[in-house]
Amino acid sequence: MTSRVRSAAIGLLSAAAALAAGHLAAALGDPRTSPPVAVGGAVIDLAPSWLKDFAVAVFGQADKLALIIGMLLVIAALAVVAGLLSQRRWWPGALVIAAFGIAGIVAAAARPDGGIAPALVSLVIGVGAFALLWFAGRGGGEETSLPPASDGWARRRFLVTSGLVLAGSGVAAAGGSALSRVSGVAASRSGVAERLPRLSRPAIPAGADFAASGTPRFLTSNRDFYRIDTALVVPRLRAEDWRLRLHGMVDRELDLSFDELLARRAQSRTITLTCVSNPVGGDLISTADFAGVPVRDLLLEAGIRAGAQQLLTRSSDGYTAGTPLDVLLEPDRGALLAFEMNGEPLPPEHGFPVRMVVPGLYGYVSATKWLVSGEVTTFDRQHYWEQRGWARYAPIKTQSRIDRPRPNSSVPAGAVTVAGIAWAQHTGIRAVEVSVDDGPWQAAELATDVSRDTWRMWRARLDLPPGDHRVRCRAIDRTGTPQTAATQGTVPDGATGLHAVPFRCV
Ligand SMILES: Nc1nc2c(c(=O)[nH]1)N[C@H]1C(S)=C(S)[C@@H](COP(=O)(O)O)O[C@H]1N2
Ligand SMILES: [Mo]
Repeated sequence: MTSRVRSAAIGLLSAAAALAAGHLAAALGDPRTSPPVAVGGAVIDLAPSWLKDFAVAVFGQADKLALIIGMLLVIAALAVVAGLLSQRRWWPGALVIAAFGIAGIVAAAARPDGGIAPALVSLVIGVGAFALLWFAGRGGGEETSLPPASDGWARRRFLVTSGLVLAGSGVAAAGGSALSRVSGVAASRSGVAERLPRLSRPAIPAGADFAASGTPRFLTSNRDFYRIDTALVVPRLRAEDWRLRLHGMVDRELDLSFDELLARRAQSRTITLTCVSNPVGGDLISTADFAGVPVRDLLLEAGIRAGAQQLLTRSSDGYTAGTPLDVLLEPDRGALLAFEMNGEPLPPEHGFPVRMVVPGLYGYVSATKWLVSGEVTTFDRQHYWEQRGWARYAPIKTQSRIDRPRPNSSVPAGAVTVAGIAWAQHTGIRAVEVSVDDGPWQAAELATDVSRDTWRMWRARLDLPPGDHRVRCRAIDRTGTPQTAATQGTVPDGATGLHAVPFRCV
C-alpha cells in the first residue's frame, strides 16, 4: 500500500466514522439533526427556486436522495484531500476534517430543528479517528511522517485500526438507522400535532369521578391507558407514509393519505374502551377523548354493496378485526377512525397514526390500531381472534368494579366508603347497588353522568362494625336490566359475574 493510498484511506475512514457517529447521535434525539440531513436541509432552504425546480425536474421524487448522494460524494472527495494533505504531518488533514465539522455545526444551528449536538459529535469523532489512524500507521521512531509501506509492524497496526474504525462506523450507522426508524415516528408525531384539526373536546362535567374516594380519574392519561395487542415490537408507521385502503364490496374504493383523512369532517368523542380479556374486577378498561373521522361517513362515501356484512380492518402487522357493518352504519354510533387521543396525536402504542374505536364493542372486534386497510366483506371471512375461538359478535357487557376498599385491606370500623366504576357502553348506567355480607342491595351514589359511551363512577357510605366483611356491587343499565350474577370466564365473549371484595374493619 503506498503512502498516498493509506493517506486517502485515513481521510475516508475518519469521514465515515464522523458521519456514522453523528447519525447515531441524531437518532438518539431527532433524526432530522443528523449532519448530512441538517446540511442537506440547509442546502434545500438556501437553494434558489430555479435550482430546486431543476433538481425536481431531473431527479423527480428522488431529488432528496440525489442531494444526499451528491453531498456524500463531495464529503468523500474532501476527505481524500484531507488525507493527502497529511502525508507528512497529521494536523493539516485533521484541520480540514474539523473545518468540515464546524460547517456542519453552523448548518445545524441554522435549521429550525436546531440541534447541533450530532454535528459536534461528528467533529470530535472525525478528528479523533483521523489522529488515531494517522498515528497507528506511523512507523516507530518517526515523529512527523508516515512510515514506508515496507514497515510491516506499522502496516499491520494500521490495518487492524482501520478495520476497527470501519466496523465501529458500520455498527454506529446501522444502530442509528434502526433507532431513527423508531424516533422517525416521534418526529412524525410532532409534525402531526401541528396539523390536527382544532376540535373542541367534549367538556367533562365537575363531579364526573369520585377520585378522592378511590375511583380512577374520569379521563385516563395516555400513559396510564391500558394497552393490549399482539405486537411484540410497536409497529412504527409515519403519518407521511400512511395510506388507508377501503375496498371490497364497495362501489368506489377509497385510498386516502393522512392529510386526505384530516381534510374530512372530524369529531371528538369521549369513549370508554374495554378489553374482552378483562376479568371481573380487572383493569383492562380506560377512558379517553378520541378525535377522528366517523367511520360511517367513509363507508357511505365508498358505497356499500348489497350482501356485505362486516368491515374487516387490518393493521400494518397483519392483525385483523371484524366489525358488523350494521353497527358501523348506525347514525349515532360514533365509530371513529381516530388520529387523536386526549388532544395529542395517537401514541405509538395506541396505534399511531390511525386506529378505529367503536363505542360499545370490545376492542378485539373494533379497535384496530396501526390501521392500514378496511375490507367490506361477508362474515365468511374470520378475523384474528375469531380464528382463535373468540366470538364474532362482541358487544361490551354491563359490568361494575369495586376500587375501594382494596381486597384484604383493613379500614377503620364505622363509616366506610365503598367506591368504584360501572359501565354499559352505548346503553349507559342507570344505577349501581352494593350489598354487604350478602345483605340487601342498596343504592350507591352516582357521579355526574357524562355519556352512555363512558364509564360511570359510584360510591356508597356504609356503617360497619369491626370484623371481616365482603362487599359486592352490581350495575343496572339504562334499560333497567341489571348485570348478570352468573359467572362466566372471558372466553369467548367477555366475563360476567359480580365483583366481590373481602376486607376487614378494625
Ligand atoms: N393492530 C392491533 N390492534 C388491536 C389489537 C392488536 O392486537 N393489534 N388488540 C385489540 C384489543 S384486543 C384491544 S382490547 C384494543 C386495546 O387498545 P389499547 O391498547 O389502545 O388500549 O386494541 C385492539 N386493537
Ligand atoms: Mo382486547
